[in-house]
Amino acid sequence: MRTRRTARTVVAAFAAVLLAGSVAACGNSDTGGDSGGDDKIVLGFSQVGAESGWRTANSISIKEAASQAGIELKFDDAQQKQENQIKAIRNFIQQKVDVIAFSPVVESGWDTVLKEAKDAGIPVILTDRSVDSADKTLYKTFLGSDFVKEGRLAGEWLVEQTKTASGPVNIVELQGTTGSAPANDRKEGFAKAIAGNPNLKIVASQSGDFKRADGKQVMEQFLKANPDIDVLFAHNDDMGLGALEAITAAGKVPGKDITIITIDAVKDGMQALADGKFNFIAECSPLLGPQLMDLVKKVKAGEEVPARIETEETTFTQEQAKAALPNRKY
Ligand code: GYE
Repeated sequence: MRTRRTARTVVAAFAAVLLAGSVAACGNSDTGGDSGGDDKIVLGFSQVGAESGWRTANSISIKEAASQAGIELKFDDAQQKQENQIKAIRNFIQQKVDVIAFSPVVESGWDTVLKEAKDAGIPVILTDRSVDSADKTLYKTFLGSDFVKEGRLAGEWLVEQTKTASGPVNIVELQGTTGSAPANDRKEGFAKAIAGNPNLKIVASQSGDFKRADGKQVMEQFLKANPDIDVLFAHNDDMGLGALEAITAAGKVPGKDITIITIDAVKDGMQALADGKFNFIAECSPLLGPQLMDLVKKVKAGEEVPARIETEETTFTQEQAKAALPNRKY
């Protein structure tokens, strides 16, 4: 009896200490600080998913840059689902983070949740992909690539390569995630670039969701339905890499029988280009972390930031890939 009562007292005392601790922790997070009690900025970041090499490099860049900038990062992976991103953003609002940043999986359908963030007084930064909201006051800035330009550069290279072609050049296109800004814009840029040459024809175009496995599967269907494919334009390296397997399995030589153009220039893509399996890549840089953290600090401080910040990018031929590969970090 006596022993049990003593034990109960100890448990009660321990619980009281825990409670006091958690109240103190609550007080800290209410003021937006971390458990150390300083003024660390809290950033809620909703990532698209982990669908590609580009995305992996982008997530690493954001995590590293946040830790270097002394920013507390709440990172959420939405597994390529818009509903998960909306949920994550609502959680960030509830947690009263200082800034919300996200890479919208698709372009449409964000107005309601962005309005909720605005009403809560939490600034939002779009990174990598944009939204089609008419109300531009729903977010502070958009940091990322010009996807139309990437598609155009890919198309212009092909136009140049095929300018002496006497007959039709049959192109198949592997599109990115349906409804996403990079899929919409790269398709548009490429189509405009090749429009001037009537020999260049897109004979099939379908989504491979920016994923290797889907790229392979859709390419298999393309090859079955179209015996004379001359060119593959894939909206990212990963789908192109998946397609390589389908092309080889069909007894064709990638980079020779079928010219392959992709976008991103991640290490695996650059390796395929250097090996002669790809023919051209328009670069899309995933290293957005450091610039994003600068913007987070600025918007938290109430400073004005440009409405649009464009990533600097280049293009690669096979020779250029060979030269750049040893220093490619991702
Ligand atoms: O090109 C692709 C990724 O939004 C720019 O998303 C990004 C694209 C990138 O899955 O590989």
